[in-house]
Amino acid sequence: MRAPGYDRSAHAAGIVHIGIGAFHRAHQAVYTDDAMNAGDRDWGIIGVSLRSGDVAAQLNPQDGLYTVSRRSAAGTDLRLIGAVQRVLVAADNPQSVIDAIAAPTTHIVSFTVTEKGYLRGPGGALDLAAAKGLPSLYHFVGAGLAARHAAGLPGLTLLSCDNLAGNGAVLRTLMRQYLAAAHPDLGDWFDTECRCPATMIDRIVPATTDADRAAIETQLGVRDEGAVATEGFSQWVIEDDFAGPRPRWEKVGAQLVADVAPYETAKLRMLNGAHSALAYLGLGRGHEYVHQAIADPDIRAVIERLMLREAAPTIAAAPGQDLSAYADALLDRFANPALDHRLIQIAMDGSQKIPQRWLETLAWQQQRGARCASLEAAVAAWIAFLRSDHPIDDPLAGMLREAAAAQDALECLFGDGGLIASDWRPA
Ligand code: CS2
Repeated sequence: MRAPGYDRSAHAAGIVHIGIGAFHRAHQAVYTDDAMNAGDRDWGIIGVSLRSGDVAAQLNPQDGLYTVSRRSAAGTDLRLIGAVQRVLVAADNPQSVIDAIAAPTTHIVSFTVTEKGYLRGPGGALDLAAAKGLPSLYHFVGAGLAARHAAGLPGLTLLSCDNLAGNGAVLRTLMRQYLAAAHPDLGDWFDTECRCPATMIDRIVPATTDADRAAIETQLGVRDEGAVATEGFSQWVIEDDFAGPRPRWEKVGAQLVADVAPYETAKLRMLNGAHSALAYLGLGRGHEYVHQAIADPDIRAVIERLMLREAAPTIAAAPGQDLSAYADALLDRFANPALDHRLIQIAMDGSQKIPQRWLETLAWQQQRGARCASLEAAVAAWIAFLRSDHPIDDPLAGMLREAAAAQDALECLFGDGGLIASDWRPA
């Protein structure tokens, strides 16, 4: 099994990562481990969980070590990742998180806090009351930045690795709104000393199950509580705009570019758009996993049309970006029989995901007088899901159920003043 080829104890932590779930461990931490294997120094990761102590309980007794298993029809390979040094739990020890952000060795604070973690209110502005409460990324980053400023330390790169349209600009704007209210003296310093690059992050990482851990234990011979299982594919496109030093991620497969938008838009509207459609259409037809839904010929036809005829025309591709090849690759990835990716996991937080995954495409096509049969079927499947017996895991769950139950559910959800703000109007 491949293992870290560097002396883990000799490296300082250069990155604080907020939201250390399975995705981070199978994505950014792997690139960082690769960069350290390639000779980069002092890029250890201090992981932060804002609420739950689960990941800390899994990783800290293992000294931060865990395995990533890559699964495909051809088999599984395992690899040991050494980049994570330890995990802090903000709810238990808030000061430790602020101290880590304020440490002179820290240069990057990165985030996978999911769409809802950014605490945007209706219309997209920061929900200031929530942001000032705990646990909020803004509270910790704001206090950490204030401590750096007071100590005369340099600013930071704040690296959003979540599936939001324009994630870097969104984080910058929201952070700026928070600072204006909570640390008004820091605004100018933030503008000149800190950077928020955009990123496109891509790797399918289902939540690890007990069965996964048991299979890995059989293969490895030891129990790994922090194990994550993923696909072979991995992509990371990063806007090259950092406040200070960074790992040479471009030497280990990441793409550092001037403009992330074409990649990010394609990923959100084609991959994630198809994923959410697979989730609601698939659950409606009794499927449990992504590979089952994409093997259903009726659903597959809807997904192919969604990606190629509805989403792809809305994307201004970068030179060399082939959207039709991208759609083919996505169909193969969805069909991966070795990855049991639960549809119900993707169905979570629909209110936070659907605007950038479906509604931007729908609005774009509507402005040109075109209808989108697949996305409209997906919207109908979401409403059917909200009306079903499935548990609704969404910050707006109660209001969504109520809106979906109404006779004019489409209007209540997407009409003027509806629950979900967008430029698309149901016809
Ligand atoms: C999925 C994503 O859960 C979801 O909503 O669509 O997590 C998806 O697997 C990743 O974005 C793939 O990179």
